[in-house]
Amino acid sequence: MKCLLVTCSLLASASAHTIFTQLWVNGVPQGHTKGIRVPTYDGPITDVDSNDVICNGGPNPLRQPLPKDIINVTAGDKLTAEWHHTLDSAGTNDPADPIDKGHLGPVMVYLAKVENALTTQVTGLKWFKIYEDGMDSDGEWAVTRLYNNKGKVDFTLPSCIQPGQYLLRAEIIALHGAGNYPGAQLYMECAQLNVSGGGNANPPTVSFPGAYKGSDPGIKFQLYWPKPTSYTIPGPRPFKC
Ligand SMILES: *[C@@H]1O[C@H](CO)[C@@H](O)[C@H](O)[C@H]1NC(C)=O
Ligand SMILES: *[C@@H]1O[C@H](CO)[C@@H](O)[C@H](O)[C@H]1NC(C)=O
Ligand SMILES: [Cu+2]
Repeated sequence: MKCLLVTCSLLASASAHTIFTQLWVNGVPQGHTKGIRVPTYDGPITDVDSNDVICNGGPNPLRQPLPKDIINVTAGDKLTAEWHHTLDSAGTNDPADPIDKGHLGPVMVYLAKVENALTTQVTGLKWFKIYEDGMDSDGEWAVTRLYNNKGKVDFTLPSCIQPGQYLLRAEIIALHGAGNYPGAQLYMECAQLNVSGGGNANPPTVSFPGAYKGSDPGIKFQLYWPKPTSYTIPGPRPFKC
């Protein structure tokens, strides 16, 4: 759809949300929802100060029981996060799968080291970003690339991170309603990882909530008019070894 005015965001499909439903490791799919804390509803989180921005929940209750699988990966692996409109929309003709085309915005991935990836305690974790994609100089958004790639986003697990268990937080921010705060729609799920190999890096970390503020230029953002020429992705820049 064409959007010249901010009000058109209200006409865009209001419920064409999205869920991170599968992790791929070096091109191998690990199984639908395997090792990922998926919600029972695909709605967004809009309060960046809420604990629900950590690994979802709240208005989108997590499916119970939580997954018992911990996905084995090796530092340096090529990972892929696969997103879908709902838990059941993969492979259907749903035009809003993997996400509504108008839900433009950035895609990010964070990691937090944990004692046990099955932990239900997600507050107080220390997160570092390992991937981000925003808007390129042609005005094309990460979400458009994700849509065109059938919901898949590739990224690399840094080769120098410490071995052990992690939560991997994959996130999309849809900006069609972000002109005022709250308005940006944050979509995120956490996958449970066991990392072998690696090194002894100590990346700088941020907290969730805390990493974003409602006033961040990447959270309060006018998507439509005047047409944006740049976009500042919220949070820290990705850690590089
Ligand atoms: C991960 O590797 C461990 C040790 O080899 C194995 O016991 C476990 O089943 C693997 N986990 C999965 C989800 O495949
Ligand atoms: C994590 O990986 C290590 C190394 O392969 C393995 O010994 C351990 O059993 C794994 N733990 C889990 C929970 O899969
Ligand atoms: Cu939506």
